[in-house]
Amino acid sequence: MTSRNIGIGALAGGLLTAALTGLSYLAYRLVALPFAPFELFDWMGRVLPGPVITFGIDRMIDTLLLLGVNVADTAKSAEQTIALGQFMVGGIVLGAVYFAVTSARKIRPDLLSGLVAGALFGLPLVGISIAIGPSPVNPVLSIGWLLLIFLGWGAALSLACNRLLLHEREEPAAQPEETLSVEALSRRRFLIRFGTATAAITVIGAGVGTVLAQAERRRQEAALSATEAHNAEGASEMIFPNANDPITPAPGTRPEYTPLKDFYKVFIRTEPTVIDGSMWMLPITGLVDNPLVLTLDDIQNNYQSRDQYATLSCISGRVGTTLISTTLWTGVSVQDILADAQVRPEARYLHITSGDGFYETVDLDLINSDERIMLCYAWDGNPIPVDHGFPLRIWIPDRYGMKQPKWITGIEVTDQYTDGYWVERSWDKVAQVKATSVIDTVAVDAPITDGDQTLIPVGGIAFAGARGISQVQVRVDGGPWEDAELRSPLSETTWVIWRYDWPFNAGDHTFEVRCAEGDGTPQIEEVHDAHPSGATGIDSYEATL
Ligand SMILES: Nc1nc2c(c(=O)[nH]1)N[C@H]1C(S)=C(S)[C@@H](COP(=O)(O)O)O[C@H]1N2
Ligand SMILES: [Mo]
Repeated sequence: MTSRNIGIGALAGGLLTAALTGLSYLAYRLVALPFAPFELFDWMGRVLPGPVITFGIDRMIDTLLLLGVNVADTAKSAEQTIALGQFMVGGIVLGAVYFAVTSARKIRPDLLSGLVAGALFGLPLVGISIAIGPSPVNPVLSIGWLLLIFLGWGAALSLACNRLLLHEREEPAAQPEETLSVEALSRRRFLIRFGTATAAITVIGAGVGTVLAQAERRRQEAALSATEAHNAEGASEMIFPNANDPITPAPGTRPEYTPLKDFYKVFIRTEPTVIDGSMWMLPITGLVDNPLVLTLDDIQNNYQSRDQYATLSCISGRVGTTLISTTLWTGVSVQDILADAQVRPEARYLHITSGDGFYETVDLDLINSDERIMLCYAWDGNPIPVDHGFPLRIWIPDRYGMKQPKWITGIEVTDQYTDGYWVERSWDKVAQVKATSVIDTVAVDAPITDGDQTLIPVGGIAFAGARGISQVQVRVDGGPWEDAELRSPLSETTWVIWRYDWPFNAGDHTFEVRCAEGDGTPQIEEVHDAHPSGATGIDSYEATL
């Protein structure tokens, strides 16, 4: 009896949690009320120990790679699926426990006990929502909404329990179909109505919410492609600095300048953080004689703007990762802004905080040594896209992305060092970019003839942060290393496109690539995982000709 009741409780809990999820998702998409499953997942990402998170992300990436999908594109959907899954499991377990306890007659399935169950489920999530904040919606409204839906969940659970719980005395074991008791019949009818109602709420909430989300995505993409079309119009005039380089990319090499919509995205929360640029202000406080509160206009108009082609990469990428992209960054030198704020002599660090709860510490010695370090408000000549940190992010040459906060909301000048978000989670303190080279293509379909010889273009990228690339070499089937040709890069802080025209030779072949930094330092060939300091090792590529 008890085990059947537990099963029915799990079913009721699952149906109700699905409906709650649908309803909550709809409110999230409509008016940006907090969406509990994502907030729970984001909060867990923040409080679980670094090694657990890194292990989890690694296994997720393994799975995505096994499925053969682009990790940069699918990682967020995978996270969202996990977030929904674990939330559902929570609701199913609570439903089962409620039915079990009721069945054992430890409590009565009345409204009060239902509300208690709802509070047990909802109160932790209210706490999490407050901890993870800030929500764009009034906090009282957000909390009220969460309480309402979770208490509603509990009330409905107690109602379902009242109607569905099996009791000892009406053991239906030997009852033939025709003589089903009136009670069993009404129970069955209730279950059908209950299932239909919860399914309808789930489907409508999830469906309308998804339509709204897609419309929002299309709006953002239209805005992006409008700016891209605008750029393309100007593109005949907007000539890249290396436009006349005779060394052209091998067919199939990734674009040298990443289309914005393809720029990789990494952020700690399930969804990007939306900041209202017209309300946004940047306080620069702490050890300064002239504290500042800057608007976006101030930053754009009161300081000398700078443009820099730069490649950004993520420390968690494996050799050959797609988590690396290049665009034109525009902003103002941090040196200029700090001069304005009049930093005191005892200051040592900047503590930068972000709208999504991210933070990082930047050494003032580093800033003073490199005027290129800038607070950026534009990418590709337009405001930085929401996903990439609108309205302001910092750029630090030669460092992985983890050291460079997006969605900046505050800068404090201090003499205290504190670990940044990912440093706290056991990633490298300095996070200097490791030299890496990648084969993008062995252009089997685009052979070229040179006299009586057929050559196959092989090509890709090499990147060593701000240290430049002096040499790229390719070898085939473990043969001798041959020099590739280097295209001059967009700037000294972008990747370098290389190509090697390989004398054709039928069969299965393994191509490998390695590079040397500007000063001749060879890339590290020893294989090492991304954690904690960035992946090393040689990229290889199999091709059949
Ligand atoms: N506020 C904030 N800034 C952040 C992050 C983040 O999660 N939140 N992620 C960092 C990491 S790990 C990387 S690799 C880059 C990614 O920038 P992108 O998404 O624009 O490619 O942003 C960095 N800055
Ligand atoms: Mo990253």
